[in-house]
Formats: sequence, structure tokens, C-alpha cells
Amino acid sequence: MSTNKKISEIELNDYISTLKEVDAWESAMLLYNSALKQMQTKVEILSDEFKHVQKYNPIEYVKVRIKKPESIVEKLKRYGYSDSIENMIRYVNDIAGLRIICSFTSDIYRLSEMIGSQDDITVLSVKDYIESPKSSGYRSFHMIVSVPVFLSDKVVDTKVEVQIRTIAMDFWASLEHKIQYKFNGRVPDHIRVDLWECSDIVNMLDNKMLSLNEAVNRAQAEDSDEDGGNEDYKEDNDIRERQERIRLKAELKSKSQEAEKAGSGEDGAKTA
Ligand code: 0O2
Repeated sequence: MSTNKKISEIELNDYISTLKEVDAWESAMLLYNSALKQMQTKVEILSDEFKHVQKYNPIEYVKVRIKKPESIVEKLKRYGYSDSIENMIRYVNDIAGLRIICSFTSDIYRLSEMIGSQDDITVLSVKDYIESPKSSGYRSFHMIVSVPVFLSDKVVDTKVEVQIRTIAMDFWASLEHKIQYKFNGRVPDHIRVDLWECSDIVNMLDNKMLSLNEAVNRAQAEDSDEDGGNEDYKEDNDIRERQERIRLKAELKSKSQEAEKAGSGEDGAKTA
């Protein structure tokens, strides 16, 4: 199986260049859609596992999207490339995009490690806009990964952009995106400054929420230590009560048997 994979594994670019231009677009989109489905399933499995095995699920929700053709063309233009399918595959890394929204900043790093360490995922690049926010104030953790898509006769490694951010970061990003759209990318300075301030507030809120959560966890751990002790004590008492009830029942039974025997004139040796 692994030998077969090695032989048939080719790059998306090579695969597409063997197709006719008419087929190439649809074939590329089929691959990006398949890669996105795979990544979505992987994250859903992680989320299901968290729900069942752990008490806490760091994944609030997941969004997926395939980049619109006009956005792909616009990005290529911005990068100074002509709008060919080959350039799209080579230079646009976020055609297939998956966004994971978490509660806390610490969850972002835990999840990125879990995703990156899966055997069939290759991490091509990482951008930590939490550690170093963009000049707009944008905060998020980005990974470009590639996943193998198994077709009928070949395996094609396909790129997916994974964005991981907190609810607060997502709130900021979606508002800022709307503002950029409204002003056609030319946001007035005073609004830019306000957005920067909001981004700082988001950061403060995330830090505060994280330390609050840590304090809650510590308090719960202390409580459960105490309750755990009480639980043990309660359990011991329950066991003692049950044993006492069984002993009393047995005592009553043997007394009533003795009374029966005495009444019928049987002797102990015979009964035994
Ligand atoms: P959309 O509509 O979300 O698809 P690269 O992909 O590495 O070649 P790029 O595109 O600069 O270069 O990568 P980067 O900086 O990692 O950003 C990719 C995506 O991150 C963007 O995709 C946005 O989704 C998001 N993003 C980056 N900067 C900002 C920002 O300042 N504000 C907001 N709201 N989102 C941002 P697209 O293609 O721009 O948009």
C-alpha cells in the first residue's frame, strides 16, 4: 500500500499540467474540495473525541470555504502573476480554506500541534499573527498544509489553508473585513486607529478570559480534591451500611430458623 502511494504520488501542479485546459479548472476544484472535506472530517473527529473522552472541547465551530474565482484572479493580480491555472495552483495557497474557532488562545496552539502531527498532513508553512499581529491589527494562527487526495489512479497532495483563532479574534476579523469592503480597501485613518485599539482590546480580553478559565480550572480541581475525599468517605459509609443491613438480615433469618426448629422439635445436628 505504502509502495503504491509512493509510486503514484505526484504534485497537484504536475497532475493538472497533464490535463487539457478545459478539464484543468474542474479537476483542480475537485481536488481542493476533496482536500477540504478531508481536513473538515479530521477536525470533526478531533472535536467528537474531545466531546466523548475529555470534559472540554476547545473547538467552538468550524467554517470552510472555497475561494471565489474572482478573488483568486484578484490575488494573482496583486502578486503580479497572470491568471493561469498553473499560477493559481503554484501561488494561491488559500483556495481551500478551513477556519477553526476556539475559546482560548492556548487552544489554538494545542489544536495546531494536533493537526500538524497527523501522519498524512504536511505542514508547508506557518504564520503566527497572534505572536506578531498584522499592521491592520489582524490576529490569527495560519497553517498551509497539504493532504493527500486519493483518486482512482493517483494520489495528489493538495494545499489547504487552516486559520485558527479565538471567538474574539474572529469577531474583530469579520468586522474589519466588512469595513474594508465598505471602503473598498481605503479605510479612513481614524477608523484604522479605532480598529487597532479594538484589536488590542481583543488581545486583552483573550488574555483575561484565559486567566479566568485557568482560575476556574484551579478552583474546580481544589473542589474535586475535597469532594473526592468526601465522596470516598460517603462511599465507605455506604458500604458499611450495606454490610450492616446484610448482617442484620442474616441474623434475623437464622433467629427465625432457630425458632422454627425449636417449635418442630428438630435438633441442630439433624438440620446440619
Ligand atoms: P478571504 O476572503 O478570507 O479569502 P499567502 O496566502 O501566504 O500567499 P496572504 O494572502 O497575504 O499570502 O496570506 P495571509 O496574510 O496569511 O492572509 C490570508 C487570509 O488571512 C486572508 O485571505 C484573510 O482571510 C485573512 N487575513 C489576512 N489579513 C487580514 C486582515 O488584515 N484582516 C482580515 N479581516 N483578514 C485577514 P483573503 O484572501 O484576503 O480573504
